[in-house]
Amino acid sequence: MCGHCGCDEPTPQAEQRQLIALHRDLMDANRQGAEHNREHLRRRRLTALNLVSSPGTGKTTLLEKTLRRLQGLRPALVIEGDQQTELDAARIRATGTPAVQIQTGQACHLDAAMVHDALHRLPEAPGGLLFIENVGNLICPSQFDLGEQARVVLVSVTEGDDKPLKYPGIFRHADLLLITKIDLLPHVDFDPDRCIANARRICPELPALQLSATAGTGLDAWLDWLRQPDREAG
Ligand SMILES: Nc1nc2c(ncn2[C@@H]2O[C@H](COP(=O)(O)OP(=O)(O)O)[C@@H](O)[C@H]2O)c(=O)[nH]1
Ligand SMILES: [Mg+2]
Repeated sequence: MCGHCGCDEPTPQAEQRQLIALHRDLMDANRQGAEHNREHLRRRRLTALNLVSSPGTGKTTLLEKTLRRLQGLRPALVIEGDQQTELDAARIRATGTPAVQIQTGQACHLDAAMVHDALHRLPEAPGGLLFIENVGNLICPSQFDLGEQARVVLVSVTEGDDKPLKYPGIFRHADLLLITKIDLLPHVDFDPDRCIANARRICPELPALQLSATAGTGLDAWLDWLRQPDREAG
């Protein structure tokens, strides 16, 4: 009850408590969902990677190149997250890789339940890689564990090397920083070393690679990273 006039309106403090409780329940449910996904992935012998970045950093382009290079060497599956359209899943399927598109509508991130649902719509691919392209956004995806084994954060050279400082949350639990579109470096004021140093202020020791998906530069090192023993499933 309102302490000012005695009416039945909830006080701002009561509303805030309700919101906090709701947020806690949501995060708890997601944590449980992520654990369930991890178990699922273990059983299916899949290594899942969560690719997060701003829109347009080159996630889908990198996936297209990567999947073509992996063909015949290692099975792969893709879950695509966008607010709307099937465009990215169509690009992935054109490489011959099974892909499920999640359209998040109002949501600005993928959550564990969405990934669980998508997992059930994908074929078996034991020993394979599951790439999850998250919704383009440096803020919301940082809070949602999807059950992935590694989080890969992409920053393109057109975005500015200060982004890790401005959006630290997404870098805090990152496993790899990919600096993309390095073919454009001659045209922009972006210092890759400064970007890496900024990211390491948030996440010390964060491994970093620089690449251009369109020119092919740096793709070998990225594929080597994917081949590291801790990226091998069961
Ligand atoms: N110059 C350059 N452009 C790129 C590179 N990778 C992607 N792009 C372009 O960046 C735009 C967004 O790419 P996309 O893969 O759709 O980004 P996403 O939104 O992160 O999935 C497209 O026009 C791509 O052609 C790159 O390595 N170099
Ligand atoms: Mg994309």
